[in-house]
Amino acid sequence: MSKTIIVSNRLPVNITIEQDKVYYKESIGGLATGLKSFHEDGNTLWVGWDGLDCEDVPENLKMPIYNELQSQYNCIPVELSSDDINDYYLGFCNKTIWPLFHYFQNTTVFDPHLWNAYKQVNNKFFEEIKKIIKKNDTIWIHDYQLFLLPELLRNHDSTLTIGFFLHIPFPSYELFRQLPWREEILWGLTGSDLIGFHTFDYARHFISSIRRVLSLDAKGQSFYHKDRTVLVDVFPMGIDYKKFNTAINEKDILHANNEYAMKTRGNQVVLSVDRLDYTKGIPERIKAVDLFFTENSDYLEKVSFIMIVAPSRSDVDTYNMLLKEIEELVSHTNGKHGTIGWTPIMFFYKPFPFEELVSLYNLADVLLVTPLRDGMNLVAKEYIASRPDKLGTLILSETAGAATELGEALIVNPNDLQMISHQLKVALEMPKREQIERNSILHKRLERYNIFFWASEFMRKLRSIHLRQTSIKSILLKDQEEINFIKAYKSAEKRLIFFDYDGTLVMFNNSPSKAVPDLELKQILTKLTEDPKNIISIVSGRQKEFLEEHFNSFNVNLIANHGLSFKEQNKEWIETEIVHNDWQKEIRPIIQMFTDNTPGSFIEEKTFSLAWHYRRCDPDLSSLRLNDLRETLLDLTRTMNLTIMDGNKVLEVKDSSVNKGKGIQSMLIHHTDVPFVLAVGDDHTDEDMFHILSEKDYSIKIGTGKTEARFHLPDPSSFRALLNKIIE
Ligand code: GDG
Repeated sequence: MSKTIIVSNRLPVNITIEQDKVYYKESIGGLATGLKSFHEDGNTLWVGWDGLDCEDVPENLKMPIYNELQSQYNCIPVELSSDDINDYYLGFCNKTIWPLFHYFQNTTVFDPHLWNAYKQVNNKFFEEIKKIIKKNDTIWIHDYQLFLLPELLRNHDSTLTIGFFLHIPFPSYELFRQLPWREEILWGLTGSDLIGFHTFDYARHFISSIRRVLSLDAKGQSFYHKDRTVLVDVFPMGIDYKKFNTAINEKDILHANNEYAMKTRGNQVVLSVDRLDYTKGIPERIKAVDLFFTENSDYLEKVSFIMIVAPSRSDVDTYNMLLKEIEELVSHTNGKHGTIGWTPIMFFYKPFPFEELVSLYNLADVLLVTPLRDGMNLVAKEYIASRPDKLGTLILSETAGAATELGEALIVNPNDLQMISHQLKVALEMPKREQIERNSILHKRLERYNIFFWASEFMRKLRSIHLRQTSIKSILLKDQEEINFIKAYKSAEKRLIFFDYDGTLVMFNNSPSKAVPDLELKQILTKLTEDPKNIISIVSGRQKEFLEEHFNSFNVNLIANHGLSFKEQNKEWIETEIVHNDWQKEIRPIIQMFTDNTPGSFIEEKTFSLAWHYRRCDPDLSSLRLNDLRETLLDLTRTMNLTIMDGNKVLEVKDSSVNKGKGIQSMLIHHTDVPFVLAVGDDHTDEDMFHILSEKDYSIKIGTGKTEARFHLPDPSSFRALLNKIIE
């Protein structure tokens, strides 16, 4: 039976060893808290680092720790050495990716040594997983520490179902392009079947980088790579709503509130809870609180601000500097506004047990969440969920992923201290009825889109995309398939062969007129056409003149204009259909308008079609325009006998009665006795050829994507390699 494996940098259990005694403690942090509920609920294995420096673990403890983790927690540890921890975790992960992906480019470190460590540790994870995976297993990889793992696993076993979820923002292309290793990182991710993000913006940024950095043709929310569709989608992570919502009963609330209320002198309470991190906007928040008390002296001694900061990454210098800055700001604010009996900010630098955290959520009149950037921010969701009374006001930063979902909160710009100070006042004065009104909507969403729903939605999508991959019938023409193909070719007495040109025999060129046959292709064609057993036709969307100019010297038939024009060697061109092109007068100005608005695009005019080429355009702009143009044309041509076709970076409007299938039909009818028939092509227009071939005939699609072809090959150069083998 196939199994599901979660992989993340850290396991949900943290281990410490003191005097040969091992302590197991639940990890804190968004990913761990969120997924733990899913892990405990299902039959999953979890692979990750246990937080120990393996060089410090006494040999006699290694096995017992491994066994305990496996049997009690369903966890498999990956061992990291102190070098790994320094260079990979504290280094590349926390000094390069974390700051850059949170838009802190000035503090981002670009160091090849750290990058090498990152690669090595991704390999370590791969080696560990390799020991436990079997064919058809499902792997769900989490977060930025493991960008390279999907491709490593995919290359190892193509039957795996691989999902990847990023918990932090994916930055805009302008930021991402600064990474010297941007290509490797994106290639690493392309091994996945499904890549998930918290928000649509992150997904959009990712797709933009896929287009610009890898030049892959991403359409909408997916792209093709090495025979597979990679789907990109949005899954805003939820929380274990029930756990938070039922954590405290009314008696407990009363008790906790009374206890805390005594300590906060019955004041209104503003709370904030974060891991120590410069992305969380903690110094800015303290300055905003300072401003609030300066601007609203009537609130002095009436509001207590409880600030919980859970220690995190204390081995990274910037985090220690941040802690110092926070302590200084707190003491400055308290010194400035405090009185003998009242401390404006009660600052705690330690983790709180779950029960106390929930009690504090229930005590707080306001939760102040103001990260400068945050992938999602679960604390905001936990606060709302923890309040069965539906009271409390959430102030939430617009740059937290959660803001896209929690629109009923008071949304603020985390850099606008004036705005935060103002909204604090609004929140403290918000009538209970309004609080309940706003929070009731949020409760509904959080209850429904909870952590289990989130995980099952991801899994459902992952399975369906994997099913779609496996249902693609076309087979990669390699190994035994290639041997059989060559055998069939060699043993045939006569062969009828149809080659598409662009994208099949030659690579695409930014300018179609420059994609001319090179020496290697000429040599291949010479050899193929010298063999009297071969009847070869070049079937192209190109004009007659182009084919004639480049192929007249070869013993080949030419089929131009997508099958409309036919020419046997040394004979005249004949038209296979009578077509009218009056429609072009109507359609051309529309396409022209899009061409004017899309720098780099141009129109190609043919007898029976108009093609809009966008290969040289900005990929994001052309993708936007393409959708608009397609919609406009579909609308306009509804009652006309026209077909709108997506080609390789080209959108073509053509007379429906013309297609490559019809173009090769007469050849097929005249040669029914030929035992070996082959058609090769790369785009939608070639599907018409594949469609009319019989089951025993050979058809090869060059490139990826849906096809009716029996076989496929990745690109023109692999097809040339095959041709070189058959003419040997
Ligand atoms: C990353 C992304 C994304 C905190 N202090 C205490 C404590 N916590 C728990 C909270 C919450 C979690 O830690 C923090 O989660 P966040 O989502 O706020 O932030 P990150 O740790 O940065 O998580 C983030 C998340 O991944 C999930 O995808 O939302 O954007 O940066 O669950 O409750 N828990 C306890 N005591 C504490 O003192 N018990």
